[in-house]
Amino acid sequence: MHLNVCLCYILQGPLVGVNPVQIRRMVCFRDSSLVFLAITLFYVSDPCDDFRCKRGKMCKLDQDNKPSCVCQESTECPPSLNEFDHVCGTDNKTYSTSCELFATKCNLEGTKKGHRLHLDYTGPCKLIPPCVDTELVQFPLRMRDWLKNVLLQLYEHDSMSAGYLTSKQRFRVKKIFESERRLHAGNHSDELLAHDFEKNYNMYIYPVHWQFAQLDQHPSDRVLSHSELAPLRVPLVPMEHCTSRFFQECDADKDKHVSLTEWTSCFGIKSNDIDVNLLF
Ligand SMILES: *[C@@H]1O[C@H](CO)[C@@H](O)[C@H](O)[C@H]1NC(C)=O
Ligand SMILES: *[C@@H]1O[C@H](CO)[C@@H](O)[C@H](O)[C@H]1NC(C)=O
Ligand SMILES: [Ca+2]
Ligand SMILES: [Ca+2]
Repeated sequence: MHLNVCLCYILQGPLVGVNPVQIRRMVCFRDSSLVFLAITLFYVSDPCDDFRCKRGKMCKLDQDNKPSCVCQESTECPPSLNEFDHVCGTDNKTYSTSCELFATKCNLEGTKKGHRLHLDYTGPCKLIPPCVDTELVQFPLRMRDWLKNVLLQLYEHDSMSAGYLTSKQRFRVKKIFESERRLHAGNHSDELLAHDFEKNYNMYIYPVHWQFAQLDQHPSDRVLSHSELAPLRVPLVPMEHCTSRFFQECDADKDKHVSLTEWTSCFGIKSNDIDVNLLF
């Protein structure tokens, strides 16, 4: 990794956050002596550089210098900087960092306990009150509003420094952004949110599709697995106690995956308005 980044620095100036695969591709467009240099450096660099391991595992070289993934020891995890690094496991135990949770899970591999252990939510474990039916109905009101506001914020950021949204996405959000009728971000009552959903229903169709596409990437198969939902669920659970129940019930046919149809219907989008083109 260091060698590749270094080389990149020489050729193109500093490139922060670019992965080695991209770097190699860029290097290949350069003049032939530099290409040669790049390839040489790539082969002498650490075989673990480009080797991906899932969370809880790390790359180690075996006797033949071949990279492989082995369980990380939780003592090797970087220490937590503050309470925001703490996570609560599905065993209702607080772990200092998510690294520690996944290392623990990996070291329990093959056991029932290890199989059941997942990251439940961010922050230390706390008492999460049960979600009652009336609250469950209110949850999508806030969630839809929030999704719309996230997109509008990305749109506003984009006008200062482009790169958050693609041009297609910008075009769709622009229509919402420029609408005079839209409800501006704020701490609105559930009544107002419900009223706005009726009045400005069309503004919510795209944000609901957009969030689905954001999550459906591992793989992009039009269904969300438990782990694809995690980036949304995990930070939300401590703030919105209906999150877990909402996503559980969203999976109407109980096949452990949330399909696009299930997802949109959970958010009150009519089946006629489901449009796979909005996912791109
Ligand atoms: C989980 O742990 C928290 C904090 O220790 C506790 O308040 C809560 O009651 C526990 N929840 C369950 C379901 O046991
Ligand atoms: C939002 O409004 C509700 C009442 O409608 C109030 O109880 C709550 O404290 C407010 N939250 C914030 C963050 O202002
Ligand atoms: Ca998927
Ligand atoms: Ca399902």
